[in-house]
Amino acid sequence: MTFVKFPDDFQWGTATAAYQIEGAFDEDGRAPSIWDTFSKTPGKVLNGDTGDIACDSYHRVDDDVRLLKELGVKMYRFSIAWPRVIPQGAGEVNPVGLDYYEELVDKLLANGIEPFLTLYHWDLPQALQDQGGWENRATIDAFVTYAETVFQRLNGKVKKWLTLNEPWCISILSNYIGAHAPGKQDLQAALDVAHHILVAHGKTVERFRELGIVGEIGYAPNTEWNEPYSSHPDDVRTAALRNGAFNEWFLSPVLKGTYPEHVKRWYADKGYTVKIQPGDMEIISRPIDFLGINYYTGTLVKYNPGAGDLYDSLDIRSGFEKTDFDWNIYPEGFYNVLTWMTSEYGALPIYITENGACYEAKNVNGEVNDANRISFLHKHILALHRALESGVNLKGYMVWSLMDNFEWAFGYSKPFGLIDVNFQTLERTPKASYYWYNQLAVRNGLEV
Ligand code: IFM
Repeated sequence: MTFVKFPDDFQWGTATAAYQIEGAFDEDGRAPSIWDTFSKTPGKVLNGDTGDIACDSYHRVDDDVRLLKELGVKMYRFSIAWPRVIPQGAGEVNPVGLDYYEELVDKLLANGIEPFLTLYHWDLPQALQDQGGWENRATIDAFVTYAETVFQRLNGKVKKWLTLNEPWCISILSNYIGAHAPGKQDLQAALDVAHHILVAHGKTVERFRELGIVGEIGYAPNTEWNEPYSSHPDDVRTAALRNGAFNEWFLSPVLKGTYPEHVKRWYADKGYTVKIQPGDMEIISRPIDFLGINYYTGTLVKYNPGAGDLYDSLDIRSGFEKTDFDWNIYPEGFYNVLTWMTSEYGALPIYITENGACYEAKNVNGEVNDANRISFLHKHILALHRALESGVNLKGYMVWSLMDNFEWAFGYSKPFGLIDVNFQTLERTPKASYYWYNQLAVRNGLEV
């Protein structure tokens, strides 16, 4: 057996998001977000589940911080619910909402855990959606004001900031595919949203610098790896298009100040445009300090002459093993994404802000044996180590997720946690993967 060791300053952590864990949907001044509306719309979320109670972390912060401490991690990524802080999206600030997050941050710091804060993990205040949401450019300024409010309150305590989580999901999945809130099915709307959230990101980075906030700021795009099925030029071009639309569309504007031409052309041929206003690309590409990368899966892509559409008609073939979410297990894709990003954009520091797997495992008298999750994490962490050795500037890794939670359109049916949550009693039970990850974090490496 060989021990694969990570650099001494490498950090291990876990991640969650507000709507997925907090509950307390109508307490202490919180107003509805688009996810409250969406989850309460019949047919949108499996079994009619909502985040009303979720893991009840709002009331169980002490338990959750203790579990983090015992896990031995040094970072915890969480998100702020905008509708707790500025319930109507713009205008009056709710200090009680801010108190909640400041207390969480204080508790993390007291336990030696670095807070890694995401400003936007999808819970747009419904009041803003009523005025057009992210399709309306006015939401950009509302976001910057919200971000500034959070910066001012937590400056000096939080040192790692993320503007957006998964811009592909905020735009395409939510406004074109329609599977997430607000559930639109309009590709032009999705491209407008994609552009506006990137401008909001850039303006927030700019504001962060102007205010002299202590610490570092980045964002967290989701990535996937599409490998051509064969070396046939059609397969190569199709895989490149899919990588372009999924990865480059959300990376190149920020890191190069341009949208990828081949994808832009593909959209333009279909009649879709990016509505760029003067100065937008300069704002979007304000330098960031680090990249947060989320990676789960990838696939082999085969050109399908009959396919009319980039997102749902490509002939995607694989023989991959799958998680219980039906996602391909593709650790090599993780390595490929990371090394590709480094060669394409340079060696910016990278934190893996999400990686993990959905597996169901029964709680049998307080024991949850999720050996398949351990195997998934093991393979991906080895791929990560190889990426480090290949020169990728990796600084840390966060498992999605600390605990089972509200998995968006799939409600409570898709557990990703290191900790099992009984959604009737809200009792938490660490799984086998929790103890495995504890050993990894403590020893800063793993055996192969
Ligand atoms: O649960 C989500 C998370 O909110 C964003 N990234 C992917 C996870 C698993 O689907």
